[in-house]
Amino acid sequence: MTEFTELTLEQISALINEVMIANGCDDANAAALADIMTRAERDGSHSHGLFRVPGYVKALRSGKVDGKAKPVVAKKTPAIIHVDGRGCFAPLAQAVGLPVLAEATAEIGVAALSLTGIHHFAALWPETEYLADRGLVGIACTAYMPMVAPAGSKAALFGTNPISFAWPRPGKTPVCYDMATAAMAMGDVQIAARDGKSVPLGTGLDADGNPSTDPAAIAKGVLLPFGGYKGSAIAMMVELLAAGLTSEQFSFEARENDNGDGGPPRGGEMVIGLSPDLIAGDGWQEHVERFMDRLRALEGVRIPGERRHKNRLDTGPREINATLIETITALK
Ligand code: PYC
Repeated sequence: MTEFTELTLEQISALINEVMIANGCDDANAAALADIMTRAERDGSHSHGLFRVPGYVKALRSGKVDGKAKPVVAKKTPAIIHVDGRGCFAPLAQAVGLPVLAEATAEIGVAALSLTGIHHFAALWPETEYLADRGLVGIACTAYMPMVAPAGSKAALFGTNPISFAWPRPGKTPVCYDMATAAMAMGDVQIAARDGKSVPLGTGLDADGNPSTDPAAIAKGVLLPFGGYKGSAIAMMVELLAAGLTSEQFSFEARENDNGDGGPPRGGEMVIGLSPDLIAGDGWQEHVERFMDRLRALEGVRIPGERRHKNRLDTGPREINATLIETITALK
């Protein structure tokens, strides 16, 4: 039976910070990682919380990621912002770039942030929620290691290629989703394998190309895109936005150039901001709330982001897989 250890959010943050410093991060990089993973645990996004610590540490220990990197932000035009992460993990580069993106979006109406030289392993909702919390619409996507077979094929070419969207609802919880364009994120497949659970048919293929419900077999094979050809097209779009448009590595290039340490490869991210105040003009909030009311009135409908925000209201300790805590503690 799986055993759990209770940790407060402060203890989670302190543990991550300590492990990252012990493995070569400076204070800024460690704090950005502790912040992003603690927020994931707080909101119940376990596959992006402490579960990621061993992977981050592998990338630090192999020297692939520079835990002391100082990302550099530049405006290419008033509406196009670039952050060169200089080999850091994504959260610090985002912390540097998002305020500049939000300011430009609020001023101009639409702005884009391209991030390069980063190693992204985290949830994407923090990026888009940052914009929604400032009254802006946010769209973010990143490409990852090839793990997903394009529809019709049995060979991995796309990453899990998550995409996040957030819509502001001043005074209310923003609409916010963050989803892998794979039928299931690889982190969730790995957690299912660890916990001895099966996954739905359609999640992926085993190493021989056969459909499987065994997460351990899928981890050795390939994931499938969600929704067949439609999800496959969106996964392709993510490759183009996160790699083609940023001039960073496509997923297949990330694999070719990665050292195979198990940590996140170097890649790019695209974050786009839109201002409803400037684009839609007066009255957009009331208009959108009428739509939201209709949506909520339908039985069984849940507004994306609400469950995470509900979890967030619980400030008490979180139950964390005890073996994971032992593994992480040994990394100090
Ligand atoms: O959750 O699979 C993921 C992911 C990949 C890159 C960033 N997050």
